[in-house]
Amino acid sequence: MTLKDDLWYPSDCCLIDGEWRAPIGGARIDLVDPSDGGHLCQVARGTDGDIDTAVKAAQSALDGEWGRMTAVDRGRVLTRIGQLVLERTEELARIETRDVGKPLTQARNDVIALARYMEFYGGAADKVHGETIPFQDGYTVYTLREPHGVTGHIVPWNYPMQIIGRSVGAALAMGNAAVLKPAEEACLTALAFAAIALEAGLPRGALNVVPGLGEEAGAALTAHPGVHHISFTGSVNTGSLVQTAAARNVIPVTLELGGKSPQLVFNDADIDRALPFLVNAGIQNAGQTCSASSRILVQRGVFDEVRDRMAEKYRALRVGPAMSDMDVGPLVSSRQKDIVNGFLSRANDLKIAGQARLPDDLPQAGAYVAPTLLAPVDADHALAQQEIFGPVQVIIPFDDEEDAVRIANGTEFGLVASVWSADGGRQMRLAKRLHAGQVFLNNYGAAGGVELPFGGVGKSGHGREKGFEALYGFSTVKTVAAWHG
Ligand code: TXE
Repeated sequence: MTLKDDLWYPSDCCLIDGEWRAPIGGARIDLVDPSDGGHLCQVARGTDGDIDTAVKAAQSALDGEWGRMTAVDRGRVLTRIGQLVLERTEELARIETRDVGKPLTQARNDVIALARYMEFYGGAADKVHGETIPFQDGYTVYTLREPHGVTGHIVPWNYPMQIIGRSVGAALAMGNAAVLKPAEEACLTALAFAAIALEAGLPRGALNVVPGLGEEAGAALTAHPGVHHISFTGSVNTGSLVQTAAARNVIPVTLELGGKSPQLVFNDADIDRALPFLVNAGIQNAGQTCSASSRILVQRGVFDEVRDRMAEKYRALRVGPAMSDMDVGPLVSSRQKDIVNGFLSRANDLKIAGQARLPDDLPQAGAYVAPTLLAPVDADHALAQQEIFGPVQVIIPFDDEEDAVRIANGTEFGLVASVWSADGGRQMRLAKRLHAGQVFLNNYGAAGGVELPFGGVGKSGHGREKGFEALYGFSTVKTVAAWHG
């Protein structure tokens, strides 16, 4: 089955105001299959004119049917979108697999997560309430939770469906109208999602999708004066540009900028249980995960055991084209492969503890990097400090709890951390002391939980997505004070 058989919507268009429209400038972007370097299809290269039309369509939706819809009805539409997403699980998974090189099973999990976000936010749409506030005699005071208005969503290529689910889902639940700019490498499931939303009855203009380049469509969206909130997931540098543009229009931003997330393994840890989490959190989606655990901190008493057992798992990893559904597929693009190889070229002074073998028959033009485990690595080494965004993990030894906290908190990032230890007191102490938006005790990631607030501290960003918390971020509070004597 070719990709064309799965594309039931016009994938080289923008979706604006409920209509499929060719980009105003007529330009297209060629998509490449990262598994073999072959040409996939073309998508629209939207520019500022398309963004402007999309923002105006979103505003019209707010002034029209979408803006008048009750919270219950918004919730029903979102829930219906979730059902239709699930019905198309296989098509969506195959599209994503070809587009971004994600092994099929992992792409299926992303579809299921997208459906789950729609169910969660569909159910939550009518459950975010204002308050009444006891005040001076003669007054009644209450608050209203209102949408920001038009929300801009700039989404990266690593988990397009999950990130669209958590950000667009929460924004729509609160009654905002969205303009979505997917990553240039990964537009196809964003467009598919919008097609499904229309089919489910989402009113025109409530969700608009403009594919395009970051510096063109992305920059135009962040600078547009008709946008009232921006949600961005991506690199620190681009996040900083997005926040600067938002500051010019004095609008709020939510930034999720990745990390260098540590797992802390103490001498008393249940290593049998920890082992699959230690490795999977580094190689899932070929390490291109914002919450990837790229640093494994191990207490000296179990260092050799953890290193050797992780190395054994690395040697057993199967790497192959995404459609063959191995443990690890290619990276998203040859550009990303060059970034990761650039890091590995700075690892000459480090010891490779374990490495997966790349099969001889892999397509030459595929974006493959051999999953690599480096140990021991100094906590200050560039590969222990910077986000690599590929299937590379480093193991760092530590002496005691104090040393572990110092190393864990010793980067610019703070997205996720985990603690593996049988000592309950230590678990509680470290949950407080670790700089991270999420801390996991004797697990890592809690299977992605859509209900769990997610976001970072430091250069991992600010604001929270997922869970109920996201609904507060995608809304604003109005206070009403009535004097009645
Ligand atoms: O990111 P960018 P890139 C990190 C990861 C990776 C590195 C580079 O370390 O190696 O970033 O990836 C849009 N105005 N993460 O270059 O540039 C762009 O079109 C507005 C971590 O792909 O941040 C895309 O939609 N938007 C991360 C999105 O920003 C702009 C996920 C992300 O692209 C723009 C991805 C501009 N001027 C990369 N320039 C995570 N947190 O999970 C680009 N974009």
